[in-house]
Amino acid sequence: MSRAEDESPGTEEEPSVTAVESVADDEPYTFEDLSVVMGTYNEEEAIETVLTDIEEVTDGKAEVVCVDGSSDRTPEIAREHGATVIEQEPQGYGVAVREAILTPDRPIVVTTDCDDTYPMEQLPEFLDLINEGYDVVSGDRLYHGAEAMPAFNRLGNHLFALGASVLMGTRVHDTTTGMRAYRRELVEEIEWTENTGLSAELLIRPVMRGYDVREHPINYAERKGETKLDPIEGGAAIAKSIVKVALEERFR
Ligand SMILES: Nc1nc2c(ncn2[C@@H]2O[C@H](COP(=O)(O)OP(=O)(O)OP(=O)(O)O)[C@@H](O)[C@H]2O)c(=O)[nH]1
Ligand SMILES: [Mg+2]
Repeated sequence: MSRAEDESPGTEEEPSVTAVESVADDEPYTFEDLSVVMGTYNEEEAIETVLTDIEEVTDGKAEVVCVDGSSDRTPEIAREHGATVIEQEPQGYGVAVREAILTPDRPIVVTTDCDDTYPMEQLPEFLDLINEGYDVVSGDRLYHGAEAMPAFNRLGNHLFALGASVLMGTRVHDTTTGMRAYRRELVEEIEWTENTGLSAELLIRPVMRGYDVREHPINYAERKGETKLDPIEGGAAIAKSIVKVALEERFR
């Protein structure tokens, strides 16, 4: 399902083009085709940096959508930076992020956390990989070691990835990352059911339905502000989601 399959033979009058440029009939996607979306819940310590980074890296061209449940200044700061803010009672990560990914009209949707852990400077790499034909590009935090991640979380994330790999029959390395790029059609085609486990679900269902999914190493920084996830309770919910979603997909 890569874009290369859409290619029609070029006409003879066309000047010679490089292999990359001839990948598809369509122009490659640019930052004007991209929405960066996130759940935001009392992230006033981090949001300014996150939104400034997105602005700088995309030259102000990417759209930003925040689904916000905050009681602090987070939504005001988001609006000051031109983001679309959707207000929602706080009901957990997945409820917010599902709303966030389903909001944009643009063809490419990138998720991030609003805690300054994810490298917005790598957005161009995500866009390039989508332009190469991938349907999902998933930021792999563990590839470079994720030293900034608490050790318990790091161990848990390795175990989630191992477990999901066994259940799917496909090796993946980071199932719970918050930074991914998706083609919007895929996001709209699949029905999403998980809350805390939504991040794992957003990887597992596309992999098991045969979409072109690619993991891409990313840097991971220490969190600004307080975590919204209890590691034990959240971890148990994620483990349950991984098993449930993988079994649902296997017997679909
Ligand atoms: N709107 C909304 N956003 C939420 C909710 N829960 C979490 N978020 C946001 O979702 C993102 C992920 O939450 P985090 O606290 O970073 O969870 P995490 O990445 O598993 O934990 P850390 O390792 O501490 O970063 C952050 O941007 C949160 O602000 C919620 O109930 N509502
Ligand atoms: Mg986070």
